[in-house]
Amino acid sequence: MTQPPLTLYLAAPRGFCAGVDRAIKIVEMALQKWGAPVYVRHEIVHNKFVVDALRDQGAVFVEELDECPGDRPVIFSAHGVPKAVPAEAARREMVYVDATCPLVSKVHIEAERHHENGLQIVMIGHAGHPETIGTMGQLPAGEVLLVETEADVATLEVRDPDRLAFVTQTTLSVDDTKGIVATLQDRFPAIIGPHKEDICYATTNRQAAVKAMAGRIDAMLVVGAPNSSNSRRLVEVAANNGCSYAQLVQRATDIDWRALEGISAIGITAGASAPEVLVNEVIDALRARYDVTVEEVETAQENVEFKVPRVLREPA
Ligand code: 2E4
Ligand code: SF4
Repeated sequence: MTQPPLTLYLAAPRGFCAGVDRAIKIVEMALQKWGAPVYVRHEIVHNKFVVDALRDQGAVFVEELDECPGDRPVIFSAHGVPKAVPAEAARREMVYVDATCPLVSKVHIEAERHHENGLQIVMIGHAGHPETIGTMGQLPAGEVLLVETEADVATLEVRDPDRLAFVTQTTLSVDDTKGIVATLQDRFPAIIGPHKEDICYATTNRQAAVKAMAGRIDAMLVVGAPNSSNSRRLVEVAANNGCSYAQLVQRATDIDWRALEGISAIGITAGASAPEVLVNEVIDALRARYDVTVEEVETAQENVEFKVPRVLREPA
């Protein structure tokens, strides 16, 4: 039986970013240095496949520091942690390693600098997301106000409209954030902030690649986890830019084949926390049903690398 033809547009860049790469390496190095178990506070990155692989090597994943024994090392996830977390680890004289992405740490530092200058901060982010909790937790309660939407800006109650700054989560939708920043600037003309926002290079590039292909595909599959903010944004970007069906899949078994009936062009990408093996698994599943021609849609080249500490040290 001949298989129906399918053009598969493969987004580039896709998948692991420099911050994810570094965070995973930190856990692997910690396991090498200290042996199992090494504790990790929160999923090191939001991907079950990554977490399961590290668990198999002896990592123990917990949500809070008080679930960790005092005599084993603990690693903080790539999303960052409130200041109180390393402070408590130090108080308990624990060995800890911070795997927060340097681009998230940069936002923490930005927020602190604004605070030192006497400004109240507005954070654009998603409530309850660990990165938002971590960034807001750099400063005392009430010093960082959260907005999620343009509508939130209208009801915001600030201390002094002339002494405000804004920061953002690194994984937001570039387009939605533009609107929220414009609304903030409209209501608070004196607000200061980064040149555009704090969305990182990897988020920006992955969204741009999806935008470039969205108009020519019948369906988009984004490899990533349901709790992965950046992956979920890729699904939205596809849907908002002319792709009539976009689905988040953790792996090939999640594909809804019924929904794909009759398609002739599909787009594939992967969130910053999704390993390439899972992308290949999805492509192989498509190859089993279609006569697939792969075309890469490359909108940027990435060469960002973050140094992994050569030796993991116990904090003094
Ligand atoms: C830290 C910051 O933030 P998100 O939910 O997208 O995290 P995920 O683990 O899926 O991706 C890696 C990451 C980590 C992104 N930004
Ligand atoms: Fe860092 Fe961006 Fe990757 Fe998040 S998506 S870990 S901010 S490089």
